[in-house]
Amino acid sequence: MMTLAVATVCQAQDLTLNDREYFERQGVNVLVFSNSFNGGFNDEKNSGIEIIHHGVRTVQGGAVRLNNTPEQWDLVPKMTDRKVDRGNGSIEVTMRYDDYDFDSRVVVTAKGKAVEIAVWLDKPVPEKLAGEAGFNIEFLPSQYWLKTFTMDGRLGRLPRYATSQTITRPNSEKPRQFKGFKTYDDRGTGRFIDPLPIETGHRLTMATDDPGRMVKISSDDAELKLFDGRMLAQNGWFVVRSVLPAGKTGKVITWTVEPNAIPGWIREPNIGFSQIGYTPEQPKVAVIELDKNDTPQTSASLMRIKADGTTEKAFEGAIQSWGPYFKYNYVKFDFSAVKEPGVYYIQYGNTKTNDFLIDAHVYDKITDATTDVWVPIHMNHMYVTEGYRTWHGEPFKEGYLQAPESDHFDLHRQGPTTDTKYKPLELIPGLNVGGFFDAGDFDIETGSNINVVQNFIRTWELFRPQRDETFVSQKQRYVDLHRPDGVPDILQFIEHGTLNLVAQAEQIGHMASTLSNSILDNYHHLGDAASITDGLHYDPSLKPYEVSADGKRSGTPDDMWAFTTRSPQLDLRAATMFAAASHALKGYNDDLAERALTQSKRLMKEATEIIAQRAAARQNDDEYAWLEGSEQTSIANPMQQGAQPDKKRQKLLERSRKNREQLGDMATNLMLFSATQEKQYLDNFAAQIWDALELRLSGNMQTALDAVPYMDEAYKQKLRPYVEKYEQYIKGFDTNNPYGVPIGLGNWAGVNMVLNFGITVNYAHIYFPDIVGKDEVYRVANWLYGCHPYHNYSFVAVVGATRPKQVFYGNNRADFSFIPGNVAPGLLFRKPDHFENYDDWPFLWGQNEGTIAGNTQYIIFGSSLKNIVSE
Ligand SMILES: [Ca+2]
Ligand SMILES: [Ca+2]
Ligand SMILES: [Ca+2]
Repeated sequence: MMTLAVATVCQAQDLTLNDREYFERQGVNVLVFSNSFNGGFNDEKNSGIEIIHHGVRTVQGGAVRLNNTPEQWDLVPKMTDRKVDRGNGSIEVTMRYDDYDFDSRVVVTAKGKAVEIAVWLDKPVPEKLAGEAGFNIEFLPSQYWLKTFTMDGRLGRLPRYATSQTITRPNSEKPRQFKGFKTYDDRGTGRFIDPLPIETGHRLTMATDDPGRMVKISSDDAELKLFDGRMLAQNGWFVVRSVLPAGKTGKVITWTVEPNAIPGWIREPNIGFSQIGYTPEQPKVAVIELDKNDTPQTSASLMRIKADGTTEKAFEGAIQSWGPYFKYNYVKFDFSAVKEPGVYYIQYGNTKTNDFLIDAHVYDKITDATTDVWVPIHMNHMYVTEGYRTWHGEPFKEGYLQAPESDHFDLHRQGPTTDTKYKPLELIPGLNVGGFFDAGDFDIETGSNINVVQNFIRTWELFRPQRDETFVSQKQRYVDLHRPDGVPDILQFIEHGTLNLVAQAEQIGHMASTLSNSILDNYHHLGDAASITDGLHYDPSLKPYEVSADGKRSGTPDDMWAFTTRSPQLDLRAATMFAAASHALKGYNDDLAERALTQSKRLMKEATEIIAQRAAARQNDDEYAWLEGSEQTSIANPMQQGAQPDKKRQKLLERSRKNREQLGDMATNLMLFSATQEKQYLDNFAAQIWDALELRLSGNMQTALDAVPYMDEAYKQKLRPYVEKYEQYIKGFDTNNPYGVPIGLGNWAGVNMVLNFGITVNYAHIYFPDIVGKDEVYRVANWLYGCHPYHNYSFVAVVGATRPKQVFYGNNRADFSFIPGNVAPGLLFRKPDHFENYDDWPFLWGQNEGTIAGNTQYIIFGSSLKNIVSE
């Protein structure tokens, strides 16, 4: 290791192409389409040519683009080829715009401390794109604003807020946007906004006043233009671009890009620890992330801040090596021996952490911000207020229209039939009640809302939290934070979620996939949810922006749509949730409990029949898996499931599918038993659970544990060996990565997977404490509250943390703020070896958004953890 490190330092003067296929010198990584534009949400600001500059990914988006400052739904190129030429030290990427039959190539070659970026065309730019297509590269505003730049020697300073100049141009000149959607409402002018450059020239230096961020760009053959992308969209970046010359082929543009490197730069150690602190008896291990050129210390200290303000050394311990994980090296510092309550910080070499507590009560308030603030703010169809502040008025008063056949910008589709009695664009009555905003957007994702209600119920059934800090009046459609009303808040949240979902089942006949925006230009809304639509029924006989004489209808097509293509899998999930909701609501809202039970039985029966009918063309069970964040997740499973011989496994698979078709989903059966006490449901569950555990132990353990309260001692005994295996699975993460939890590598960071893991570990400990020890329940807490890669801030805006994250992708993200109690997805993995969580730039949802399903998952995780700790 050491020899290797020294060798790297000596060669670090020039950029070279490394084994992981990017250009590297100490302090600078230049990635060329290690991450390509994937088209899922179009421009995710995560792709193309990227620069990781002294540890921070400050530049991305390097590619041929069709706009001065591309927005999220502007077209992105498809990478059709990528060639790495080690001999020449170059990477060549071919990209294509299908919409315009337009191909181009970009060749990036290391030239000393710089890279040359050349754009090649085999055919001239298509006529329609002449003057529009250009080579762009984008700079992260939060790392560049307030810094100085020069263009051909002229001085400037990059602005904190976007206030450059724009023009408008006819819509006919605007390159097509994603699937033909429009990000803007031109208010009937027929014109779109186009930003003008801040500066133009041939030699640009960004951040002349900051060696860590300085980048020089020069071009002899093309004019460089500097734009501010925030003029069109708050999540825009600073853009440097050169328009491709019309009518030319061959090498049409050449840039030289030189990111400055601070000589001998070594990244500051990232000391991961829990920002809310530790209880005296729990294990306490800091994970320290080190630059590969750093030499580990031999020991670290835990310092105590005494009541009189002076400090003393409480403990000194040896540093233990863990080893390399992706691009960094990891060591650990175990200070579990310290049990005296107090205020502490870690001293490792010259690095000192902020302080944290060791105290028996550190976990007492971990769910309060989420239940008291985040969740009620996300209650849809209500006016929500807190003290002097109104979070939002009552949204979507005009209700929801039947979606016509359509594609959608948020991953939904309405098929060729509506699967309902409604005609396209007809009002479906009664849907504007209850439900929770999905996330940083304002739609009702049915799958997520089902999870939400289930998470609340699970919390309620097991822990009965009586906390009452929220006033909820369904009659007044009014929510007031920090105003008790005599009803436990969790019951009111269960009721609020159930109200919308029951309305869907009753009005539509089955579950909608989503209740969402019909037009893109109100989907990216940032502001009061009540102002997304005009609250008036859309009337196509009126002109756009015109309001009827009675003031009830308008010609603005802003009404939300219900996407109603039937999914029996979703109906089954709803059936499970309705059964559980009916049980939880009995005695509080008997009428709603009854309605939920009716829908549960009906949906389970119908959906099971439909699934059997569709068996030939069986849909993938993972249809909604992306909501759980698991779809793109690839983790190395430490226990290699599915080790059975294929034949045995195949047989098990067939039997469990057949059972599921005949008996219905096992989790639904379990919930129906809990709601009705009818024994056949329990038998249906018992007939399926063991096969399920054989097939996928980690995925089905939670359901098996959920059944413990309803089953006898024999069930528990039979479950023991599976829990023992699960304990091995938990322990396997100690060698899988330095942090001991499942780490996701998808486009959506893995918090949902981590929370699922944490909840299952907690339940396994509750029912089988002799197998899964108490020490295991802190793994996920440590990760969430700061012991993770990149930085050590708490991913949860939680009460008690010294340093929670400061920005999240909430619906107030344009203010670089957060909503208390939010849980960030966490670390976004950028291929081939970079984990990232920006804390000065909220706009990348894959790392900073909080979802209603994830945050309620957090409530059940936190409630179970509190319960275990306080035993
Ligand atoms: Ca959504
Ligand atoms: Ca209440
Ligand atoms: Ca409307």
